[in-house]
Amino acid sequence: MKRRIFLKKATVSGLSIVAVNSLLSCDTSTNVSTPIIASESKAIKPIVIATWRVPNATAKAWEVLQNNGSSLDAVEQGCREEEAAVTNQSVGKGGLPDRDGNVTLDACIMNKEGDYGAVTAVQHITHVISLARKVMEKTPHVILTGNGAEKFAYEQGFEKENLLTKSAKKAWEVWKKTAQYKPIINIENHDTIGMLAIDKKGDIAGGCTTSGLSYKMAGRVGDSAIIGSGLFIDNEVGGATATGMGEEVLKTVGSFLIVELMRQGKTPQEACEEAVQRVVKNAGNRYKDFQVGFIALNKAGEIGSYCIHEWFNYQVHTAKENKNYKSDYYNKA
Ligand code: SD4
Repeated sequence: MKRRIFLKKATVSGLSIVAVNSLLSCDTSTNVSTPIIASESKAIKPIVIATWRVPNATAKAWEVLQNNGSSLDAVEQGCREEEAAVTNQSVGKGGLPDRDGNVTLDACIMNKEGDYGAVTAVQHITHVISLARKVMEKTPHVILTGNGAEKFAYEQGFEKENLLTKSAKKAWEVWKKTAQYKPIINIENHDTIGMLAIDKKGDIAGGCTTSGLSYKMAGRVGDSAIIGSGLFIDNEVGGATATGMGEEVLKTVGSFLIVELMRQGKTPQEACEEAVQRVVKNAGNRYKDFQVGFIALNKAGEIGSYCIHEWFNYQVHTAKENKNYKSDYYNKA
């Protein structure tokens, strides 16, 4: 996968991370976002969409849907693909660590019934999306965190793994030389995968999995595992998922907002735009310093995407294509 590099500056619990918006490398082969419009009578299904350039993940999810699998199985399998890819430094094994050198993962999943399961701050399990599903299906709870989540994982037969790869460790060691105890120039790769799918029956599910912001404070949890922020599904309406600066998505409960706007009649595109505008309004001038991107899907298979700064992109798999689109964005000044 091509890497997108963001220089970041933002404030996290009194510590600064700088984000000078954009973007040292960009992929010019992407097509500018053209939302798919499905007529009421001819819904696009099945369909899979996901944040960033993740053709392998959408292909895996598509395979499940083609075999009459559920959207829930599809998003789980699709997300697992990225979790296993050590070249993706923001998801699963190979993710960049926190400032203490520990890789900690957050993930959540939602099904068509509106059930939700999540895990946060998990250190030794690659497939946290599957662990989140186990939380949803096998426990009376919705979120398990840290050691408790891992204890449950081992009971469920998950393997204990070291998620810190040599290259992630090396990147952390380089970062440590300049970034400790002062405003942090953080080189951030935004590749969290948020995935939404509609299966052949027309049911919607979603998943989101990440190692979070690299070099975050130990114990920091972002938006990706939090219902309504990193992900929200309502099978009567649609779904939405987020990537970027989790603190800002959390403050606006962005994915829930998008689904509610779609419920009120907005298209996925309009809803994503309004959610980004809400994030921007909430942040005031700080919006220049961070990226947030959303994708959304409604019951008819219409999709939308919007972000603050240029170069967020997303992957769409339909019967016609498995293609990456460049998202439209707010900061055109
Ligand atoms: C977080 N939203 O933990 C995630 C980060 C992200 O690509 O999207 N990275 O805040």
